[in-house]
Amino acid sequence: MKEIKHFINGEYVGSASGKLFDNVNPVNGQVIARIHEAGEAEVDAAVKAARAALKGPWGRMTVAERTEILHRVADGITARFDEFLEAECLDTGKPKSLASHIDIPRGAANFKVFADLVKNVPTEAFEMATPDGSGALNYGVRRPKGVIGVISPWNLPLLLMTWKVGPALACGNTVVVKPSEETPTTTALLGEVMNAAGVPAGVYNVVHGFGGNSAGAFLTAHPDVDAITFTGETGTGETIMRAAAKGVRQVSLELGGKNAGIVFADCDLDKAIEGTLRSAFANCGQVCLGTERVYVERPIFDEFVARLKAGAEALKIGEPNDPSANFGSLVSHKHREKVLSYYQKAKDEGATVVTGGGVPDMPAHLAGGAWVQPTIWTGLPDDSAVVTEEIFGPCCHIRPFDTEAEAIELANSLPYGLASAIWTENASRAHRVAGQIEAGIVWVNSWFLRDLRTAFGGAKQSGIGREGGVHSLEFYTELKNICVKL
Ligand code: NAD
Ligand code: 6OD
Repeated sequence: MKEIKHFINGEYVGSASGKLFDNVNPVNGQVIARIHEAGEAEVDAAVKAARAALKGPWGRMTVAERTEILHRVADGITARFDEFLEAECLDTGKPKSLASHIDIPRGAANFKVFADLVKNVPTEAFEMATPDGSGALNYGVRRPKGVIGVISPWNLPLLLMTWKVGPALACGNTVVVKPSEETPTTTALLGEVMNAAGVPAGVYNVVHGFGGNSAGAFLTAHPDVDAITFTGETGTGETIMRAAAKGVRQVSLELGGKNAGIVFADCDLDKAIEGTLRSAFANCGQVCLGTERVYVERPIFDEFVARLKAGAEALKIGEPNDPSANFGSLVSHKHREKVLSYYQKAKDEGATVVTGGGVPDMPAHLAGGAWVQPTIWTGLPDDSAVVTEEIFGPCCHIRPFDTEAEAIELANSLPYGLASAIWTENASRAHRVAGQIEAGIVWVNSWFLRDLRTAFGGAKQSGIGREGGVHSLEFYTELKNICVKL
């Protein structure tokens, strides 16, 4: 059986404890590999390697040299596209038709875009007067923050891990990555690409394991990690923030959401239906930016519900290799239990099940998979668990509204504030409503349209800080002011 090892100081190494756990293919429940679980010793070795690498050739390279190497990393991912695709889909159960368009290309782009960005960002300079008349010149220089702990989730494993590692390395840091225990493979494979691209040993390190009382907690508690960047649940974010308080380390937290879609009667309904189908059901609903609450203006409510139902029922459920499939399995049986518990709660809370609500019939060879049906509800009260809690599954609740003010109030009614999608052809309304939505990201007549130069992050309990573009540079560098008396 294949083993997935840690990647420390440029080499794949197993755990001294000999502790391993299963890597399961969610489409059929079969064990596909055994993963080494890091103890404190492996985490410490990885952090030491990362610290040492800061003082090695990596720390002495010019930005142009680093950029060239990171372009080679991106090209290395592209050259091994099919291997990354296969590995990502085996770990997650997502269709290849999706991962080949989103996950793997973004894995490469995250290195190229941030390497180029760092090369082109100027720093500030200020001349000042001094009492003796000679004057002084202040100028800023950006230095890497040091060793960055990267903790990533399972829903877009390569995309979300490289979204942190790309800018961190572009800024000259070194990293220790702890991928999700559910989806370690592409993070492990990236070590081979790093070596082939000429990334010096110790710059990119990977430790595998779980969160609490395992690799995740050991990494966030390690005193020699300078900053932590995390994507995952809000509760885990709180735990990580507490760990980072020791030693006053900076955190960047991209957390949960319960995002609202607002569909006005003056929208282009074809576009709103197509966009909401994607935002509710893409990646089996396992996208932090996904829409689980849809508010539709009353005159078009019935038509919208009927058409979204037809769209959901037309989704083709299947395994990753099925070229016609556009809807895969959930990531794990554990997550399926959570999602199905909400499907049950919706019934208990009195929802009208418009479509779905259960488990699809699958052929015998896929019967052991973590499948659920795309699901739509109406009729739930605003304070029900299904409407207020993040499910992270392929489901949404649709509720009518009568006024713009009511829609805004409903969208803003929860403690989350990650993303929102507004559907209207009225440009004034689009700007007016977008400005009032309490979220880090608002899309108008689109969803998950990404330009990596833009700020990305959540308001309220959906996160702290912004990454993307110069905001990533803010987090991954220390800005030092040098004041020279002339
Ligand atoms: P999770 O919080 O359970 O786990 C994320 C990572 O944290 C995993 O690697 C896990 O092992 C690790 N971890 C867990 N407990 C830890 C601890 N005590 N100390 C250190 N590390 C720990 O999240 P998940 O279930 O993997 O991912 C789904 C969640 O992620 C959803 O809530 C989703 O909204 C959120 N998410 C947010 C964004 C965003 O950009 N805001 C993006 C993707 C996913
Ligand atoms: O596109 C990105 O950069 C990003 N961080 C997406 C997050 C998706 C959440 O599931």
